[in-house]
Order: sequence, then C-alpha cells, then structure tokens
Amino acid sequence: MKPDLFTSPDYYNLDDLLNDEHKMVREATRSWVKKELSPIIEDAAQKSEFPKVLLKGLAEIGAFGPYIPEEYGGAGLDQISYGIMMQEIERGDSGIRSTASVQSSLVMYPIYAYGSEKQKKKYLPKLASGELIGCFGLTEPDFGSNPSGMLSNFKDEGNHYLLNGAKLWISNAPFADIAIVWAKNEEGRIHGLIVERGMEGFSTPETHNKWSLRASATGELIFNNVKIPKENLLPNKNGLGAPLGCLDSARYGIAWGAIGAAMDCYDTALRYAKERIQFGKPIAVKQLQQKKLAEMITEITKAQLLAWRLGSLRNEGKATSAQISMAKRNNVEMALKIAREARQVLGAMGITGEYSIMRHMMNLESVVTYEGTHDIHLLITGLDITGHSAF
Ligand code: TGC
Ligand code: FAD
Repeated sequence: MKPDLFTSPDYYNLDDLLNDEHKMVREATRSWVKKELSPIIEDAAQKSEFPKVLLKGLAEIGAFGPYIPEEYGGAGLDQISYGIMMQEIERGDSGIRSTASVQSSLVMYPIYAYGSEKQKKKYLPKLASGELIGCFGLTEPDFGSNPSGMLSNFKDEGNHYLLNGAKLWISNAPFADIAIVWAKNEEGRIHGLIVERGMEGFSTPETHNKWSLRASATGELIFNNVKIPKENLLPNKNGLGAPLGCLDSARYGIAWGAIGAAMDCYDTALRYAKERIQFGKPIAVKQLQQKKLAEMITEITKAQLLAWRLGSLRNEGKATSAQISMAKRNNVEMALKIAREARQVLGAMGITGEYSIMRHMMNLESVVTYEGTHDIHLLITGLDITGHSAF
C-alpha cells in the first residue's frame, strides 16, 4: 500500500467550530491512525484477519468509551470528540471503527446506562483498557430489521437463567470476552444479559468469506441451555427501547465515521488527479474529473456540518433518534457514492490494494446495512414527519 499522505479537507473552516479538546483528540487519533493503522490495514483486509495488535492502541487513545465517565475508566469526553474520534478511525478503516463503536456504544454504554453499580465497576474499567473485548447480539437469522420478533429467550430457573437461541452477524463475536445479548423472558419482554466466554453451551463460530469489513471479525453467538447467573441481567431498562437506545449512540458515531472514509477517498482521488498525466496533462484539468472532485467536497462539507450540529444537539441532550437516523443514512450514502466516484478517478489503479479506496467502498457496503439499513432509516424519517409507520 502507498504511504499514508492523508490531508484532511476542511472547506468551510469547521475547525472554527471546534474547541481545543476536540482538536487535540483529532490530532492524537489521526497520528495514531497514520502510524499504527495505515501501515498494516491493507494486509489485514487482504488476509481477512482482524489486526488484534491494534486493540492496545485503541484503548490508549481513548477509543473504548470516549464519553463514558472517567470514574469507570472512560475518557469522559463530549459527543463531538467521540464523533471526531470515529471519523479519524474510519478514515483508516470502517472495520476498526466498528470494533471501537461496538466496544463503546454497544457494550460499555448498555452496562453504563442500564447496569447495576456492581456490573459497572466489574466490567467498565476492563473494557476501557481493552483487557476485555465485548460484542452485541441483537440480530438473529430470521430477525434483522425487525428485532422485536427475536426468538432468543431465557427462563428463570430459580438460582440462574437458562438462555437459548442464536444471533448472527455479530461484530467481534469470534474473539470477544463478553457479549451483551438481547433475549426475551417468559413474558416475552426483551432484556439484556451479560454472557461470558467459557460459559457452558455458549459458542461463537466465525462467519467467513466476507467481501466487506474483511479486517473485522464477524460471527455467530449460539446459546444452548447456557446458565446465566442472575447478577448478569442488566436491571435498569428493558423492552426493545433498551437495545435501540444503544444503537442511537453507535449510529451517531457512524454518521461521523463515514465522513472519515469519504475524506480519505476524496483526498486520494484529488492527489491522484493532480499527478496522473493523460493526453499530455494532469487529469485534474479535465472538467469531468473536476465535476467528480467538486461534488465530493461539497457532499463532505454538508455531511460535516450535519454531524457537527447533531453532536452539538447530543451534547445538550436534545438530539432525537430520528435526527440520528437522518445523519447515519445521509452520511453513509454520501461516503459510498464518493468511494465509487473516487475509484473511477484512479482508473485501473483504483481497484488495487495500493490505494485505500476499494477497501473503503467494500466496507461501506456493510456500514450502509448494519445499525439499521438505508431503507429502515428512511422509514424512520418517514414515520417522524408523517406520523405513519410504514415498516
Ligand atoms: P417500535 O415500536 O417503533 O419501538 C419499540 C420501542 O423502542 C423505542 N424506540 C427507541 N428507543 C431508543 N432509541 C431508538 N432509536 C428507538 N426507536 C424506537 C420506542 O419508543 C418503543 O418504546 P416503548 O417504550 O413504547 O416500547 O419498534 P418496531 O418493532 O416498530 O421497530 C422499529 C425499528 C424498525 C425502527 C427498529 O426495530 C429498528 O431500528 N430496526 C433496525 C435494527 C437494527 O438497527 N439493528 C442493528 C443491530 S446491531 C448492529 O448492526 C451492529 S453493527 C456494529 C458495528 O460493527 O459497528
Ligand atoms: P433484512 O432485515 O432481512 O433486510 C433485507 C432487505 O429488506 C434490506 O434491504 C432492508 O432494508 C429491506 N427491508 C426490511 N424491512 C423492510 C421494510 N419494513 N420496508 C422496506 N424494506 C425493508 N447485528 C448485531 O446485532 N450486532 C452486530 O455486531 C452486527 N454486526 C454486523 C456486522 C456486519 C459486517 C454486518 C453486515 C451486519 C451486522 N449486524 C450486526 C447485522 C445488521 O444489523 C443487520 O444485517 C441489519 O440490521 C439488517 O438485517 P438483515 O441483514 O437481516 O436484513
């Protein structure tokens, strides 16, 4: 892979809207990505291996629980710093951002928001330091967009719960130490349970042959009469709103993360267009290439402003789930379109691992599907503005 020459576009001086802490977080994350992630990511993706070597660094830069309070081991940062961190990590690779998103928003957040004090003290500091890695099991083979139909269930057996069922498409499952699993009790009410690797009847087979998110490990969670200690149930929230509340936080991170992937594709295409000579001139002088590049920076700028405003609303506790859906949907589609256009600017070179564009494009095919598909987020906006559910 070519050396990482990334220069961040900031066409509307977004920097003026950031405080010193935001800029510090960005510089620290950006330089970690350049130094540690960029040099190894293409090889990991080609080999379809999750680069575990990055876990320690992710913990050190504060990417595990950026907004979780420091008393539980988190970085205690605001929502804009969290978003910027996701942007910079996804600038490197969506799969590595996935690992950070899952650990922070889908594992640490539910323990922090719905867990007992004992659970918070037991798990959060170790998750923040990367000593424990977690995963989040909501999706099932027959229930993806419609998780309320889930079949995973647990029974009260007196001194423990007995968990049965299966989850599919679970990021980090093959190596996670713990799983936050959503399952129904005997009354059909959804609860979160902390399932630990090593519990009898719990297995996590890996899903192979993905063309997307190849540097992220994906797998199943299978529960065959797993005895779950009663103290592992998250006590403070139940119902579908509990897992969906975690998704709000992860979807918000993706709205920023996708900008990172788009910025990397744009920056690569711009540099290539200035250097690549055809018909005796750089292709950057051609109107057709300028149209592609000008549209890319326009869309990136709009997405940056959307994400920044959403972050400000979240800092004030005012962002709605529907606003988050709009930003996730818009920004991922924007990134996917830019990846496709940028690939064309590079011609044949665009399909090789010498450049990051094709990897971003393939990764974004998962990002546009997970955490709620492109269609589902549109329907969430539709419901919000009309009052009618079209699911
Ligand atoms: P509905 O009746 O609308 O809602 C049920 C209850 O949930 C509440 N609620 C929310 N609460 C918090 N945040 C949200 N975003 C919420 N949306 C809804 C709602 O108020 C209600 O509460 P209550 O108290 O009245 O019971 O539920 P529905 O069954 O009609 O479904 C709605 C729908 C389709 C929007 C929802 O099911 C959905 O979002 N589906 C998409 C599923 C999804 O996103 N799965 C993601 C799995 S995890 C993942 O992909 C991780 S990838 C990680 C990575 O690698 O980065
Ligand atoms: P389906 O729900 O079967 O949808 C198929 C198609 O139908 C889609 O185009 C969808 O938009 C459309 N559709 C569905 N319902 C409607 C409707 N009402 N109206 C119109 N169109 C509709 N899940 C987890 O729980 N944890 C994870 O860590 C996780 N990681 C993932 C990692 C990867 C790499 C991938 C690819 C997925 C991951 N997922 C995870 C699962 C992801 O959240 C689901 O794939 C997603 O929610 C969609 O579910 P589905 O794939 O079953 O598609």
